[in-house]
Amino acid sequence: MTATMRAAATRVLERNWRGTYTVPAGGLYPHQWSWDSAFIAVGLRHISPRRAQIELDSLLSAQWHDGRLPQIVFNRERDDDYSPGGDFWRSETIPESSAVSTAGLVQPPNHALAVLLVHEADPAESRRRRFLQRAYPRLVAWHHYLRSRRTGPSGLARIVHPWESGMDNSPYWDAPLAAMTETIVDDVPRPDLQHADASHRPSNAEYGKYLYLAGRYRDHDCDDLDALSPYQLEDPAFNALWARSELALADIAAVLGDDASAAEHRENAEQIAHALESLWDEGLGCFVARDLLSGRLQRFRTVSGLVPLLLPDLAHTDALLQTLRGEHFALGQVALVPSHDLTAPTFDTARYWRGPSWFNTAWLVAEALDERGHGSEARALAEQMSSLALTHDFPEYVDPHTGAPRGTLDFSWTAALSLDLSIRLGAR
Ligand code: 2M8
Repeated sequence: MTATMRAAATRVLERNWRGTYTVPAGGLYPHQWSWDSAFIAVGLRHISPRRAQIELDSLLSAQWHDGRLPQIVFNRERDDDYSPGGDFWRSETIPESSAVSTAGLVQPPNHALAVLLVHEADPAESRRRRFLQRAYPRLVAWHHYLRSRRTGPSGLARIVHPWESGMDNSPYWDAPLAAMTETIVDDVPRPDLQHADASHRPSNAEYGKYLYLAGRYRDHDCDDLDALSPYQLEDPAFNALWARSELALADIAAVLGDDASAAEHRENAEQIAHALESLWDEGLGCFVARDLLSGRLQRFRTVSGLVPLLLPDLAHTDALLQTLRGEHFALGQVALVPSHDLTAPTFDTARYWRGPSWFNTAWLVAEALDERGHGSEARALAEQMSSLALTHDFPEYVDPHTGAPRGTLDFSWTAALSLDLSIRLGAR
């Protein structure tokens, strides 16, 4: 049934294509998102390697002078349809920003991994268009930004807003947000609620804090020097993707004939992987987030804490696999991989990153399982992704117990990543 998947996924990706990039979903998310673009390119490479390159080129060309890749690149014609938009960020007034209108925050660094996969889809076309020559220095600058501006003594990069994790209302952020006295109560626009059920989205209370934090960061010119910022955390998936992307950079440097840089990237990956050890929670059998202000680990099992499985030579592989297969995430017995522990009182079947299963994290876990020699479990996940995506019109996320669609439909990374696995792992 790969042909059916190819046709249906192509239809979604055509509909959401805007000439040089793909929106995550036409209504709810009308701009270009950073980690979405990388995931989307991984699927686009099977439809058109050239278009996948253009997708990544367009994101990389929005890079700031300090090296950051912005969370969102705005289409200013859609300013009224998403909050906070280009008017809110006014990035053109921030000295370090790029020429185009963007948000000042970042998202998880999955880009080098995507660039490598896109290159591998058609190395000849990539060479002809000098894709790696263009992308590599920008990716190096991006990782340098993380190391020089975001990394503290622990050796891990910190996030300064829940949106930077990509898993915006994960229970990890509950205590840090609750400890904040600052918020915005008036004028919290929610255009998102025109496209998704309120019970599937973050609450107004969360949005008040999100906007306060984003506004405060903007008012400091996004300079990362605001030592008093009330939200500073280390997230396992963000850092695991950073390490994994360093490994991808090593492969890219090797393709470009720069063996010395390749060795440096491998060393960087090892250092980040080693630093991740400080987020390991033996009792939970999972990695967790750390609040840098209170110094406390946020002791929840979430899918973010499983993403380090993507790193080779990980010390806790067996324990993590046990957590994935046991009652907390119930691999193979529920739809995909729930975003939060099925047995936790904070688990919610519908609300955004507090329980529902997402296709991007299923792809990451399937990738890790396959690489670790658990091919049949990886293929079963790929099968589930295809069947849920095709049955429910490519939902943003699904209820882990019933597979029912949640959030918005015709979601780009759902299409891209289901297509990728269905081709590579031979699912339907
Ligand atoms: C969601 O996040 C945005 C803010 O970035 C939002 O809720 O408005 C998250 O699922 C995030 O991971 C994703 O990149 C974004 C666009 O799909 O939507």
